[in-house]
Amino acid sequence: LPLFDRLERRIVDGEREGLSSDLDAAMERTPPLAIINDTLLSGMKTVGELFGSGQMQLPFVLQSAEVMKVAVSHLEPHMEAADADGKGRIVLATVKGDVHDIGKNLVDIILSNNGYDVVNLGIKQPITSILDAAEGERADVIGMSGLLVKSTVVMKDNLHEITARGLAERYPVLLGGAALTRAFVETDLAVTYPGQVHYARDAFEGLRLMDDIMA
Ligand code: B1M
Repeated sequence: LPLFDRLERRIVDGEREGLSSDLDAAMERTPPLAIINDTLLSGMKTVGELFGSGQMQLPFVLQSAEVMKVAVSHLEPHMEAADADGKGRIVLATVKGDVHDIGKNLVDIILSNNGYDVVNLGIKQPITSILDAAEGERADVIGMSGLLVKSTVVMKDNLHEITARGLAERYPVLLGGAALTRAFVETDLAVTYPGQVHYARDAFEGLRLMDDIMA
């Protein structure tokens, strides 16, 4: 297979051998972010489709996810970091009950590389921990990620909790993850939240929204 097809295949097959040298070769031709966006994410998309249609079992999905993570950490040191630090601080977490973190960690990388301080709390984070961190770290924004359909309900509850604590005007909220839709966030969630709530389709929209919020 040609190099980029092979890389995509490695994600789908969960094949780690030869990954680093293929990534190094790819970086001679394309910037690391483009490799993630155009090749690796396309592999993860296929994994999602195969899993969703019952053609791939969970342990293999896990292997693909691991190879994706290894690939992203191999590429990360080669990404260009912005010089302007201190543009703002976001507390970022995958919500309670949800373990999916590849997308959230990409958001972390993109924001960190563009001058934002990111406090990445990890997965399965209850709203109490998210708010404790936001208060303790004096965050400007709260970011929540979730991929399960039930995470959309958790996010709704979390917004209620932020509101109940009188913190909605204090914290603009950025939401993302495959289970959400723009319509759900901008209508269902936004109407009951007194503060700002934004939907990011991908990490780059997340960056653009952070720039808007912090402007
Ligand atoms: Co799971 N899983 N999974 N899984 N998994 C999904 C989400 C699913 C859609 C697959 C399917 O059925 N087709 C399905 C959910 C269905 C539903 O809820 N209706 C599903 C399921 C069912 C499950 C389990 C329940 C399976 C089981 O145990 N029977 C289980 C859940 C456990 C739990 O959470 N409690 C489970 C477990 C796993 C693995 C552990 C094996 C693994 C995760 C490994 C990891 O993350 N460390 C995994 C994976 C890999 C997937 C799929 C295949 C791929 C997800 C992914 O990494 N995509 C996924 C299928 C899919 O999404 N279509 C699936 C790549 C990633 C870069 O995309 O995270 O969407 P994404 O992030 C994007 C944007 O959404 C956005 O930016 C990113 C890139 O630009 N974004 C943000 C994300 N967060 C953001 C936050 C922001 C801004 C933008 O601001 C704060």
